Amino acid sequence: AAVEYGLEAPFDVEFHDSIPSTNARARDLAGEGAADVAVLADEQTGGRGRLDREWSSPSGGIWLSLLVRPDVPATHAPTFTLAAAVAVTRAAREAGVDAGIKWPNDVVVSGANDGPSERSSDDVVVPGEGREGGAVERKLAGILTEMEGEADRVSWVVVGMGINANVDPEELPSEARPATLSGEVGAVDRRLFTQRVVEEFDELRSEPESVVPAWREYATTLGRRVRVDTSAGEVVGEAVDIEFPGALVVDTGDERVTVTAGDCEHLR
Ligand code: BT5
Repeated sequence: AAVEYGLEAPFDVEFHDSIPSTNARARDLAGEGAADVAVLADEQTGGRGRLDREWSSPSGGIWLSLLVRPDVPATHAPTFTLAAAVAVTRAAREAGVDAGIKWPNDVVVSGANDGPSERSSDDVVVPGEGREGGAVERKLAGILTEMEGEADRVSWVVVGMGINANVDPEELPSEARPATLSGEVGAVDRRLFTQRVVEEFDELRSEPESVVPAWREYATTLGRRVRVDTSAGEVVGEAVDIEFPGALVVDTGDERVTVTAGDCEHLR
């Protein structure tokens, strides 16, 4: 079903019932010279994650791409991923979801998945731990930032956010351990939720120095033992900090390694 989006934000909104990918559409708009556009879809038929992975995007989600033209060098692009993660986390917390951020681009919910209706008072769930005792984090949202331009100044940045809002979990890949807003707290008003995300993002982009501290506040990765797959190999150790513009600092025991990109697994 189509939703009326009257976002009160400094973004023009383009809403699609169904589209291959809001990021692809935003890139096309960038090529046409547009700026400050929010592309939204109820459903994506070709949603993409990092490294060209598939992103399941059934009807009921918030599939959102923001096209911005910041005056920053290309190396600052990770900040936009962090800002989007903070914005989604804040909106989710306001909606009553215990959301946090797993480096670099996942908004996660801790604990086993009971769902709002199935939870009974007999169920004791230790935050951050599943019933088997291992760390359980379920993915509520993912972020894909793309850009083009010169190294010293980007031409545009597209920040794609895939938020499992009112989505049927059956339609999501179970091996990805997805979480949905509707499963956590019941169906949300997608227009209002999107409004909050865009407002928060807009504020953070005007205060880039506030992004890393905000990220640290919500991080589930810091203090954990992690394994990070990077293009230069695997790094295992304790995640001790995040540095501007978005790198993870891992203490391997021998040295501190600063990882700028990669896939991160929480070992405990
Ligand atoms: C991401 O990639 O997490 C970035 C996802 C960005 C999606 C948004 S939607 C709006 C915009 N338009 C697009 O086409 N993309 C953006 P990555 O970290 O590579 O994670 C991808 C992995 O997450 C997949 O390989 C699956 O295992 C898992 N996955 C796929 N769909 C999921 C979903 N809906 N919820 C949770 N996990 C999912």
